[in-house]
Amino acid sequence: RLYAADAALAVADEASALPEATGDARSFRDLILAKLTYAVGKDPIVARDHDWLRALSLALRDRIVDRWMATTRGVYRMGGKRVYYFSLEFLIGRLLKDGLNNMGLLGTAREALASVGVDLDVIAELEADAALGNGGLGRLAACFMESMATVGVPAYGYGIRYENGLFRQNIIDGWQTESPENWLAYGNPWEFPRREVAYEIGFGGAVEASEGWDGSAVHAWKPAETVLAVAHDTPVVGWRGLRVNTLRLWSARSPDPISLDAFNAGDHIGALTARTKAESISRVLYPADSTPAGQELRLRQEYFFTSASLQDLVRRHLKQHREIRTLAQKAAVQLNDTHPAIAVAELMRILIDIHAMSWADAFALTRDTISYTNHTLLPEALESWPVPLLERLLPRHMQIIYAINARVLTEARAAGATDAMIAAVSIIDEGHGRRVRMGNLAFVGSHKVNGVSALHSELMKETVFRDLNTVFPGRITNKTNGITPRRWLMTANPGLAGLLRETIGEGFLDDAEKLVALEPFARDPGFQERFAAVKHANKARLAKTIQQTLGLRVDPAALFDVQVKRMHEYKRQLLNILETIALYNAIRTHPEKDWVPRVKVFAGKAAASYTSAKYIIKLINDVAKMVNTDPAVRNLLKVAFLPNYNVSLAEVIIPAADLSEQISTAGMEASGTGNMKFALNGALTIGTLDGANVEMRDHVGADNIFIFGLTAAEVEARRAKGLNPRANIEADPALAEVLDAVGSGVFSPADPQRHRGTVDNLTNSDWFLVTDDFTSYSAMQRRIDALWGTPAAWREKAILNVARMGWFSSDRTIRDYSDEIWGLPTVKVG
Ligand code: B1H
Repeated sequence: RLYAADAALAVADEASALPEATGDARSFRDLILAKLTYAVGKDPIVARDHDWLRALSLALRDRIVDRWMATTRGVYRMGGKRVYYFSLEFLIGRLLKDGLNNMGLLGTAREALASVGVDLDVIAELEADAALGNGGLGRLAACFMESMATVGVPAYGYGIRYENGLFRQNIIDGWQTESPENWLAYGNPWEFPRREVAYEIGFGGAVEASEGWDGSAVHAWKPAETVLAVAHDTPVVGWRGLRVNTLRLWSARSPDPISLDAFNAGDHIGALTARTKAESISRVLYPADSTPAGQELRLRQEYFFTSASLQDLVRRHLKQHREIRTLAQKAAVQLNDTHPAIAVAELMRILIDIHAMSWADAFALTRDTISYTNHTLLPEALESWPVPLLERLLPRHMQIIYAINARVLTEARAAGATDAMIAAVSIIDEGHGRRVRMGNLAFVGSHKVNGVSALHSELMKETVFRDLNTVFPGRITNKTNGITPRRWLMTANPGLAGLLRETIGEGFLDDAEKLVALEPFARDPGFQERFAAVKHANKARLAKTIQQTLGLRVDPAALFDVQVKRMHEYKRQLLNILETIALYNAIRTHPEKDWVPRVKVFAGKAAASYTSAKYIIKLINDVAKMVNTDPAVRNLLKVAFLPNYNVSLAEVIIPAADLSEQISTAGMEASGTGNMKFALNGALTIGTLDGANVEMRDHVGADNIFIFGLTAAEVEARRAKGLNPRANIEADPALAEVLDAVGSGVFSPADPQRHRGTVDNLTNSDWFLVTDDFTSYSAMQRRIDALWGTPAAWREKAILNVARMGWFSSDRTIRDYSDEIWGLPTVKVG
């Protein structure tokens, strides 16, 4: 079984649709066997699937490392600028298939493993899903890392090596419960611990001021506590394996692993307290999405990784260039939201207190080095820290923030700012018990501040940063998000990628915008058939997953209508499930009608403390229970809530979708990136004019996307005038019927009051305008049913979506950042 005839290796691998650059299955098999023997320590005869996974991963890693060293050496020799992407989240998911694909080794690995009787797809499923992020913000960072390696931007990603990533979601009797996710349980073959790369991170203590040689004040921070940040490096390989960048994640270590005094005195637990406290910093990812945690540990995490990263890049800069003054020419620091915004004060501290730079020079250099991306306008999501907390934890930084603020306010006054403008521009929020606004700190310390979609960037100028935009005109710029087509098309949907290659050639693999070559095939009946067959196969695969996880049978011929994303009121999963109930009622009332069979797929995690979101999960599951077993709906409607949504599950769900739900209250979703993944995989979008949906409509054409509901301006106007959900409910009898049913316990007979709160909230306040948009949403769903009845028309639109989504490649986004923020060249791929 093990040493199959070499002839077997010569058999072309038909399963792989992708080009092979360096494929040599025989030598790769030998490498895998060597890893299995000498690194895993297993005889092939007894090796288990996990052993093979590790051996394969290490074999691939060897190949990647060769390119990594070459890239790193090349970058050093060029002496050019590097990008440092600071992010508290990197939602990277699994790395094996993506790495194989980018290295051109997917078919080779499949063949090599097959020759020893191992199925690549089986072992690939065993890889842990690295969920070091919550949702879109963290996944964006992961897509950016891959795109930077692809387009030749020398980059380091800096973040935290959380021991426990985002919690695992269990659905028990329809309720979400959380348990810890342990992605490191089987070790992590991709990372290289760098025990020698460690920095001291201080907390607390006091600032000592003395007089410098020229009479100026010199400040020295004497922290009361120190934690060590230890580097762990993961290579990030770009498309075609041409360049490899580094993801450097910091792990917290105590400088004193044990207090021997306490231990010897018999206090065995107390002997470890300091260590436990220090190491808790990199213990667990905060699971709040779009709402900051606000606890001290979170601030410690933020400062911990920001300080370590700045120390690291300053050390690298000085080692190579000797001169701190050239920092901004050689380093671009991108802050992924405000989570690392303390970088502004920390870099100032390093420049002034350690490198003795003048205030003015230091501030100019800081501003030239740093730029900041805003990801949300939700007022409750804007980070701010109580002044007393910052003063206690980071006393020197608090001084520096005050000093920055004083100068900014002087500048603003000189520019003619009114008192109200001064209050808005100030880094200190005096209105809520004195807090430090991290968005304002990031803004004033950056040369560019960007939003993540055209609409969002415009709203930034009108809302949170209106006055800062007046004082610093031109600083705000837009960089519409993107997604990497390697993971989200090639590896997640090899069937479609293969069909595209056969149809339009390989150009799109290097440049996603070449997908436009598909346009002439949109109406071609032969192509439509093949396109539909790929979609059907993907749906059959998802149907199998649904059957296995939920025991629910769904028909792959039905319309797969999918909403997967974090559970949040503004994303309006509630709108979707209420409309599902309306459809259910309608099917029961009019069984004679020609209904389109639909499968409603939901998945997503709610923050553990987000009660109303958890009730929405329960409602979806309550509805599923009733609908899925009601003989009256004759399989015309199924509802599936898939537990534990993560990157790996997304890779199964997205290629199988017919309809993509992007239905947030307009003005509230900064961009969305799931929307792009679905459309690229040939799903049609039902959505509001929110975030990047607006630009998707512009690209795919208004005829090829289903836009409904209020615009951002209309939402604002209604809120200003006062919402009137009761009038909305009265005006739509179907909605009234749905709310009656939910509120009176039709879907929760054992606990009729269960969803009363949800219904009362909608009836009395409805901040997210669910009742305002219900009628137009519902009407649009019926238009979608009608289109589904004409497969040729549906397919044409789906194909045009694929053809026109190339612009949403994160390669394009990264080129935009490089041109307009970082001042770096990029290379053409291929
Ligand atoms: C986004 C967050 C976020 N915006 C706070 N803001 C967090 C805020 O743990 N926290 O405290 C975590 C995450 N995430 C998302 O970013 C936007 O909602 C999406 O619309 C956008 O597509 C994504 C990437 O830009």
